[in-house]
Amino acid sequence: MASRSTVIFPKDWIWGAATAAYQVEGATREDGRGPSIWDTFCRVPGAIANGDTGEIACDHYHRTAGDIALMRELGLGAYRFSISWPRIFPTGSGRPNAAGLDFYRRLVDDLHAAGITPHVTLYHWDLPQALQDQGGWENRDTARRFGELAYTVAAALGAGVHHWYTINEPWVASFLGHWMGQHAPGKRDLRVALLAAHNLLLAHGEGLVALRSEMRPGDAAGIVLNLAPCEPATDSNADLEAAHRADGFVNRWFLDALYRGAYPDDMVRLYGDAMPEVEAGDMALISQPTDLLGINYYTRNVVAHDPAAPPLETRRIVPVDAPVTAMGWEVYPRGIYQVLKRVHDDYAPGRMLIAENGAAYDDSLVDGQVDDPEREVFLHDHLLEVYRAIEEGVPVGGYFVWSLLDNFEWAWGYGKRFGIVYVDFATQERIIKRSGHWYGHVTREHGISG
Ligand code: IFM
Repeated sequence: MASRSTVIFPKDWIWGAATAAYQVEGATREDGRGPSIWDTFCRVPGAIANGDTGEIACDHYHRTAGDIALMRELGLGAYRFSISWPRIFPTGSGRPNAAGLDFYRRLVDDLHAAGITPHVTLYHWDLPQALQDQGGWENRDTARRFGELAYTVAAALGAGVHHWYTINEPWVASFLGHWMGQHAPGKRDLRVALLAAHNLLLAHGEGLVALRSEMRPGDAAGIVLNLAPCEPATDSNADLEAAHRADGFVNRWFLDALYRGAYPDDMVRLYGDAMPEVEAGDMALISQPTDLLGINYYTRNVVAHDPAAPPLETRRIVPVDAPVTAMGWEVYPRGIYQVLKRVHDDYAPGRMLIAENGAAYDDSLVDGQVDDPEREVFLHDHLLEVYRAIEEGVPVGGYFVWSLLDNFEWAWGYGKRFGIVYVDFATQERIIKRSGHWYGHVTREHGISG
């Protein structure tokens, strides 16, 4: 347990926790919700560990009152959640589904009543299946449909929502979903993935335009990127080059497009014929100024050149003896500082937030308690590194733990637990883990031990 707080965060610092619709809501067939690509993908034999699905998940859809009470117990100032697109547009277009909008209206009102600020992500990967049937993210039109979603949700919720994020982790949605086949819609084609990435960025642009038409003075909108320092495994030229390519693949592709208005030349050359067509005006739409940038940080990439693999397929290495989480990801707190500093120095996007940070561990419930000291240390050490960035003048304004609840961890199903609150999926009972009690202490003290 942390002792006396010696590191106090800035006065207007935001303490939050995050979830995403498909991972927590359940109720996939209720109140007019249409199917999403994840409902479909979960039915593909072998796609999801243990054959799990998001059909019930944490049943958050029916349990928001209890979950908001938990947030209060944790002293959260903010809750980041996402909108299920197929709840709003069950068939991808046409008239919005009033029951879907009502659910989020009530959630926003109830959060305010509890003194918790809603941070809303518009797309966290659950594309309506109806839009996938028309090409999904391979179809430029999906970006326009996303603009309609953004406009509709902002018009319905704008009075109570002042922090908006268009797309969560476009890298994951495009490359894990369209090149590596591990996420919905399960495609395996680099050309398709690059097209999806471009259309996701266009959607971000369309979304910003739509949000701005409804936003009030002082409201903020941006995007959320998963970023990681990419470091060479050795100082050989081959590894240095491989690390630079990995950086282009994961980080620069999106940061350059968003904050410099162009894809990085070296990567454009590397992708060659797989490059999507970029139309006049696309990069201007994509690189409109944002008011905030959400950064999701989990680990670093240590990269080695692999002579047997094509140039993009570098080898990711976990250094020997490095501590790892249950995902096998290296625990590397310094990376969160490196990412914040680098993005500020190289791209100056203005205000940033840590929109996700956290760890999966093999938690178990013993005598009604979950003792997860590793997660507590993980969060503490990352927060200390965030504080270091603040001290060096990086404009970072808040921190959202991933996740509020154990939930549906995509292809891993319910086998990987990221929550600071344990969920017994058989009974839907919630138990605040040791790390959650610790985080509650942090939010109230407004700081951590140094
Ligand atoms: O669970 C995911 C989340 O949906 C997006 N960011 C990473 C998390 C952990 O894998």
